[in-house]
Amino acid sequence: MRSSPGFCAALAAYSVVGTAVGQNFTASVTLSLEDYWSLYVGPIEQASINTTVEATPVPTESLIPPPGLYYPPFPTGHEAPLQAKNESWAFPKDFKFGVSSAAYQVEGAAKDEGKGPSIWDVLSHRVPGYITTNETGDIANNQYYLYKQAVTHENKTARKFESLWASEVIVEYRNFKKDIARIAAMGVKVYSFSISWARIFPFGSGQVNEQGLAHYQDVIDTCLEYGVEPAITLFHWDLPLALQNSYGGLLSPKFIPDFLEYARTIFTRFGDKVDHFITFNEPTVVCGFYPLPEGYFKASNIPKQQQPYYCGQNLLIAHSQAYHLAKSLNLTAQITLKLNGGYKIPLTNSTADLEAVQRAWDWNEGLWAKPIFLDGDYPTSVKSYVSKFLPELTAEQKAALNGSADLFAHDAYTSHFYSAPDTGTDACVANSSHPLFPKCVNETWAYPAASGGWALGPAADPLVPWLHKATEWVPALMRYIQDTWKPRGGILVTEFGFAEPFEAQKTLLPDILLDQQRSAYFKGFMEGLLIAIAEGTNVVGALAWSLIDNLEWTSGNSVKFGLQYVNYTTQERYYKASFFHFADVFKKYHEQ
Ligand code: GBH
Repeated sequence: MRSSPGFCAALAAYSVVGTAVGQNFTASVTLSLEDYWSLYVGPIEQASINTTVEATPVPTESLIPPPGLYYPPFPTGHEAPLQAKNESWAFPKDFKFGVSSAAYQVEGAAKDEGKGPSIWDVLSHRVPGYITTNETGDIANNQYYLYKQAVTHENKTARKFESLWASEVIVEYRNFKKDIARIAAMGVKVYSFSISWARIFPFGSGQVNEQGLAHYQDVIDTCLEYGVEPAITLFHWDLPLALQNSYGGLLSPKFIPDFLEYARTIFTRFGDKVDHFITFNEPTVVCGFYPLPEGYFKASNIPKQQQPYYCGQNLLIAHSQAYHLAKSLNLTAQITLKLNGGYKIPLTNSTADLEAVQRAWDWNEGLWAKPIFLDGDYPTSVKSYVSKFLPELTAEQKAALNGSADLFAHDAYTSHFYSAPDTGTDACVANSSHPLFPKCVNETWAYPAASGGWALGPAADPLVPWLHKATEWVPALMRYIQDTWKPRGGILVTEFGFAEPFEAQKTLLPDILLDQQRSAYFKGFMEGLLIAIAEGTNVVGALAWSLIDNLEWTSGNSVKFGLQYVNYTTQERYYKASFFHFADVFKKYHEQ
């Protein structure tokens, strides 16, 4: 196979094992990065823009707020909310008001500047139907090239837009791309994004790709130029393919040193400029990807049902070691991981359903939060299952886990009802072929028939069946987290957001932009946080998902979570009404 000269230092060893007539053979070949891409992924599309785009300013007309949604007839102007301000509500001065995204969902440039393939390049290119729309992240929002706006119209501009509803008009502004400039222009203080590990280490470990580091260096610097604080996630699901193929990715403890080396590289390069590092996005989801589809990755002999828990233990250990590594490097940044889940409401007040609620907490948040925030070990109900096959955490591992997060980062989209399996919990726990095993709880978003069978809130897009607006439960969720896991740095809501029903089917721009349900969601959620804070819960920030419409994993672009619409033909961005509602609640209640 060919080896391109630029990559002679970055080579993957690849073994072929087979059977010839009557005898076994093993052969090894050495692959260049280029060959590795073509063998496992195939051709990658190129965006028409593939160098970093320089400045044009945010157009003034795109900063005009929407008309109010609930006004009596004949409103006299833009957005003058009717209800008086609740004087006992406030977001503290240093509240982290932000928006979020993730590398594979927004960056594009999937094969550019030395990036290696991740498992998502394979899932999107090679596994039929894995992404229901057959889309890929090859181009996505092309944020890899469109993140920046050079500071020519500069600070003056940013300052102008500090007053959101400013009437100053700078006419030459065009509705352009420039993601970070558009964040700053809305008065947003934090941008939470993830780094693509395969840009830094194309094969997951070994040779560092300096181009990838230089890219993120500039993203961080651009954020800081605009007065936007970068919050960085190290792992948002796009595992370097080589790590999956060589040892099964997170299923193997070999993952731990590779993650640490990656973390060390990022901490060392960027530690002085970043205040928040998140090691893993949503471990329950990361580990729920296992078992991966068969035939595309190295096979594992770990039983399928157990794979999420092997993954979980390696992830926990990798997280705790990365935490201590950051401390040993004297980073001042706060280090944590992002969990996810809503408030858990018992479907009825039967003892069995109350027990189901406890199991739901244990199996969704508890298996991460209890070791990290309380005592280094799994909740009892989880432990009694995983101890059947996982090695027991050593005293040293438990000690390293205990206290290994500076604050509680939580993706808190919605809430659900929980009930015991019809067979009863014990029968399920004792039967590994029970469909609900090993968690053994039922989950729903509808009240029981006896209570009318209503949904607990308005539904999001039908392609996102897990998501309803349930913002009334936000204060209870915040309080539960604080009371149960007592995070010393408080709670940072790292994702919340809403898929406007049928938005992907809309074709007229003004109809797309006036996203009433998402607006109501953000308003309700922010009010929930204000109530939580007023009740004494230490909520330190709120990062909305998402900055922009983006590739929604297995749903592709068929559902939209953006606070901004993206025209994928031109890559233009447009603020949706919800962005103004979200920003308006913050502006109104932020302590000056
Ligand atoms: C976030 O996870 C992700 O971090 C982000 O990348 C993504 O774009 C965003 O959500 C919007 O989806 O089908 O009933 O089994 C959200 C948490 C956890 C929600 C797993 C979906 C599956 C529910 N996700 N959950 S179900």
